[in-house]
Amino acid sequence: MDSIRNFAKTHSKELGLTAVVGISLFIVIKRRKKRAKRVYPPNTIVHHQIGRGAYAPSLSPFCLKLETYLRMAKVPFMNVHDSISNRSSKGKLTWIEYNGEKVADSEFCIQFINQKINIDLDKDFSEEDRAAALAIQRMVDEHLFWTVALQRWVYDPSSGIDPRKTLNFSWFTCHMINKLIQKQTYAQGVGRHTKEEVHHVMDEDLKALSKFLGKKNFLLGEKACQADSAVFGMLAQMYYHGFGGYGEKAIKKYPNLCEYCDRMKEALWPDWDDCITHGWTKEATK
Ligand SMILES: N[C@@H](CCC(=O)N[C@@H](CS)C(=O)NCC(=O)O)C(=O)O
Repeated sequence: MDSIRNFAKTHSKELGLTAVVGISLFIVIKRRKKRAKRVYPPNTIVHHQIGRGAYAPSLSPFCLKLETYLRMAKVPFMNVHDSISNRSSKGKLTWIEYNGEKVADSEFCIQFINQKINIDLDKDFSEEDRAAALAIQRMVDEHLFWTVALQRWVYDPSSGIDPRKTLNFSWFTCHMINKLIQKQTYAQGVGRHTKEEVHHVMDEDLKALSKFLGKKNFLLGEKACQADSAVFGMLAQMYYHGFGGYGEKAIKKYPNLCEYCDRMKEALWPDWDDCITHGWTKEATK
């Protein structure tokens, strides 16, 4: 008995650590098992995304893009707001499952749904228009996004816009995301530019979008196309979630882009007010 007591005394730190690791592992495994047990309705797209946003239905352009597309495609879907902890197989935030099949990345999700449910939002457009729309979607998702991310997480905090208040995240979370975005944008390349250069290329993308849209209602004309979901998902972050920072000022230089955001919102999000937290003053009811 004494030898057990002595052992516990001399190895108290190691025993404590083992207990903490053991309990944590137990909780993680239990949560995973619980998650794995969730059964979703058949033939329904289950959209795993983050919780609702303050003034737009998501703070993530890709979650907003995918839900907008789901609405455009008029397919049966449900949202599960769990993707902060339940990430896609690629480690990112928005993903779907359908009859047990899991798909990561908003663009691959759209392609999967198009193929499985036989959807083609672009069937009435020419090959040339479809090619132009794809180029625009890539510019928005793979370039404009990084300038928006830098503005929101790196420059806004330094210009006095406090993401803790505007986005309702803790100091620690904001700090971690700030570091992550600096690392990711450096690897991608945009983060190697000066702040002024980042603003310059952001402006160029917005100007190109504005010129391309011109007087049309949607990217390719009177009817919204698939790529409108990506453009709206991103521009909505600047227009509704810009909080007076550079991103909001940049988009407001282009009235046709602002009107476009309002038009997409009106056409596809009649329940917008139920899907936002009104600056964290209310729970979103949808
Ligand atoms: N190409 C991806 C991009 C998704 C993406 O970058 N999502 C961001 C949030 S807006 C994310 O998951 N960031 C977390 C991380 O990179 O760890 C898609 O289209 O779904």
